[in-house]
Amino acid sequence: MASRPTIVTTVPALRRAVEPFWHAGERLALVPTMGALHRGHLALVREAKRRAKRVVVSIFVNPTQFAPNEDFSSYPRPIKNDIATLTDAKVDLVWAPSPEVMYPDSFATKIEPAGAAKAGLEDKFRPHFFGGVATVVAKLFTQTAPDFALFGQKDYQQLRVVTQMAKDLDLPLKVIGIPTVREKDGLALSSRNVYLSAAERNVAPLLYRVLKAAATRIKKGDAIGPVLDVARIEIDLAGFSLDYLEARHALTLAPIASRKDGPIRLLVAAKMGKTRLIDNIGV
Ligand code: PAJ
Repeated sequence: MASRPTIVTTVPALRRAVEPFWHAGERLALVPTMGALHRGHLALVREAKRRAKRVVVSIFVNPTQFAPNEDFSSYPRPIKNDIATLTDAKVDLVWAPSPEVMYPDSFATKIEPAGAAKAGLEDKFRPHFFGGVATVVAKLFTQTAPDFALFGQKDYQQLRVVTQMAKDLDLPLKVIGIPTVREKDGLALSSRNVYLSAAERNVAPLLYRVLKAAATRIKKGDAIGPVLDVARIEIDLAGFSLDYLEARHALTLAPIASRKDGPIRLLVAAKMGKTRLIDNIGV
């Protein structure tokens, strides 16, 4: 049986745990998560282990990236299962601070992302989100001082915003994006999929099927606008309430009107009942 990773819950304990890695010159990779771990998170851990001798996984359901009406209090927190999963995955360290450790009463500083990567898409529907994510991720980066930090392409805009932040702040680490892990029927794995009823779960894979079909048509030369119009109707008819379906430049996330303007990423967010799903695909 693999031995349990060291679990630390305070900043000084985290320092004591990572300092030997730094001093030994061992590469360290960080996988930030909010727990409720699934195969998507584990793909990040696997790549982290491939790149670095030491791996730290953070588990922190970050209150500042949830709006008051969102699912912060009901977000799944199966900590025992998560520790067992990370034991099997042979990670070195689990960083699991409480909200009070991360945000003591005196806490007053915030990172405010801006620019094309942050504009629109998720930011239009969750305006608090990227400020919360950037601030907590910046803290996780300085707390653990990793050589690599791994993020999923599942949250594509988050990956681009964090990459931009690391560049802008000259943070001495490499942000790496990992392809989305999916169920057999195409649904992107997400900790929030547990909210779907059986009937909703049956319909949910349509989102990725529509994305794939749209990407194929754009690749073949069809105009982006009409392709996305048809896709939006298909998503509506399936019973989703669509927040957005857009084509963006795959790296800058600037709006894009034609294939010749650069590599394209299609990004979608839609609600199925009370569950909000997001997904994306490269063209
Ligand atoms: P969480 O939703 O737990 O996701 C943690 C990481 O796992 C993110 O980088 C996310 O993109 C990645 N991930 C989730 N589902 C995936 C899938 N199906 N395939 C591949 N990767 C997947 O994203 C967050 O937490 C938070 O915003 C966080 C970055 C931890 C900051 O609080």
